[in-house]
Amino acid sequence: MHKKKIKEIFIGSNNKGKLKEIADLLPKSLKIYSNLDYKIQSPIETGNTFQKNSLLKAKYFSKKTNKICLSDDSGIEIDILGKAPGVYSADWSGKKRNFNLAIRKVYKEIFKKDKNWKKKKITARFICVLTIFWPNGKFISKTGKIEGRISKSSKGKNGFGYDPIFIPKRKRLTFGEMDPEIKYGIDHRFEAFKKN
Ligand code: ITT
Repeated sequence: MHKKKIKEIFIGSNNKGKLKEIADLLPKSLKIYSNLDYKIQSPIETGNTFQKNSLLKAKYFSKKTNKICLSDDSGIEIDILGKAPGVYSADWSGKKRNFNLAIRKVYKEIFKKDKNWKKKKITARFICVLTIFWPNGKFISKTGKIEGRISKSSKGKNGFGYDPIFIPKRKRLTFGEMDPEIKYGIDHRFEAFKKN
């Protein structure tokens, strides 16, 4: 991650789960700034792709702080739902960002598509686009993905968002049940991070 050239970075996110994970990925020598100190409101995410929203956020936070900014746009795609909620993953949790609500909605929508869904493999993936934006206008965006399936019920208290219902390929536990350090080493965010 351009480790040598970047000495300090602003993580442009108001999602505490993401912040924790991104801060953990970054080299310890890097001075990290975030909205925990700055309290900058998030921009409205007008894009219809992860790429557009990731760039929009990184650019916005860089303009506000005049620092090199790292932003993450991510979400879960569920194949039986035509890849929903996708870029609207945060929206499904409502204004108060209640992920019990979002998870209930996922199960309700899957049930509407197929009443026997619990007997089947409901394939899904997490996607993440990380963008680094420099105050001079230069930017780099990279995408990471992790394939998996939706669990038959919500399990585990670790992580955030949709973690309790996502089981990565070749694993048996949901991200919510896994040790966070294991999740951080295999997920969509790590895949995008490795490419940056
Ligand atoms: P910022 O824009 O401030 O970063 P946000 O929560 O609005 O925060 P997004 O628009 O990228 O972020 O929404 C992505 C949603 O997808 C997020 O709210 C999570 O619930 C979910 N998500 C993304 N990565 C996840 C992960 O690793 N585990 C669980 N859920 C995840």
